[in-house]
Amino acid sequence: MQVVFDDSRLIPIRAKVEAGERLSFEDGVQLFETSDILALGYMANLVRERLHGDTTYFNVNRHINPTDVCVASCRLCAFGKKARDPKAYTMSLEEIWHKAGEGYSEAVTEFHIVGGLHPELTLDWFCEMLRGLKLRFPKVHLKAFTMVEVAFLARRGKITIRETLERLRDAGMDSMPGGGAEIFNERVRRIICDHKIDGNEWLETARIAHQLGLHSNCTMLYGHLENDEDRADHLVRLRTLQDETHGFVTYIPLAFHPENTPLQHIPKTTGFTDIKNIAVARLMLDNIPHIKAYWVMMTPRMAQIALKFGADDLDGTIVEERIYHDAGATTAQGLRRGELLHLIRAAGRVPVERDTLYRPVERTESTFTVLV
Ligand code: V47
Repeated sequence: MQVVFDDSRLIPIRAKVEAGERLSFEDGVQLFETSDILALGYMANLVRERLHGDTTYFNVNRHINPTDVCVASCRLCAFGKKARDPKAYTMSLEEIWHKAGEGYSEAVTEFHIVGGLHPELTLDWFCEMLRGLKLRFPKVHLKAFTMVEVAFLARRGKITIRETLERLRDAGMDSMPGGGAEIFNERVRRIICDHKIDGNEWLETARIAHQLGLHSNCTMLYGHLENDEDRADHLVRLRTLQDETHGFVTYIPLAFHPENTPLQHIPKTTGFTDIKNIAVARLMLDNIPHIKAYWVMMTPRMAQIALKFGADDLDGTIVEERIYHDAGATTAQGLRRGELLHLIRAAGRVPVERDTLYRPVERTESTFTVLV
């Protein structure tokens, strides 16, 4: 294909991409540095279509955030609150089970469950929550708890991470979302989230989860204090773990939303940065099957454009979202299944409803079947 690259420094990288060779850390830095967005798009789309053709995934899911009470005070976050804050909330188990059923009319296939690091909720309480959800919604996949929440529950319960994961898995946790990875570079991590586990602990928790047969997603938070080297390093570290475990299913780049955080002086990310993070991820993460353009975070319009820049997934219907909306997101709380189909088709792609592990889903109005 005849594509003229404005940035001639990308020509050797193009040769590697066309030959299907792995890109280096230095290549990653160069890709983040360039503003030749069309060159990035050409290369990322080549890889995306090699892997998935026109297929574009979405799911019918519901987010549940049992509590926003959090002992950490991460500067990146507008969601977590102290227990004494009058605006803080913690749902009872009955409320969680009830909330899960709201919006069930579209027959969700996944509950995405994450929350703050609550000082009093125990591992037993969370296991009961999972068991209660499984009892009421046996067909729904429970994608629950970030590596950060698992490490916190382990430390509080004075048990190992392995045992914590085993108990959550045995109570019904089917897989894990990708949050909490933020940025692995320790200097930046200490500034934006010094109360969280460090990058090595995040990776080690993911390693153990994958060893136990649990799949997970992975993320990177960009658009705060990190530089291009930090971003490339983060992706290489995820790729290295994936070579070992093959447990990551999807990578989701997450744009920092500064509103209502102590870092609100930082400008919001731009369209170029958001698209670049999708494209560079597709090029660097050659062993992670899927790249998600999370529409809540990018807006549906930008997420749709991202489908030509390396992304093959838009995430889901969500129904109710708190983490990004507390930090100033102006997108809708949820999208209907039909709206996701429209976005994908209007981008010239072929929509496929998936379950959490990317198996196609066939549905009637009120129920669904996972096709294996
Ligand atoms: O871990 C918190 C990030 C994550 C802010 O696995 C913020 O399918 C931007 O991980 N600005 C939670 N980001 C969201 C997440 C996620 C979302 C969608 C799908 C999946 C998946 C995972 O949100 C947190 C943190 O990295 N975050 N505050 C903020 N102010």
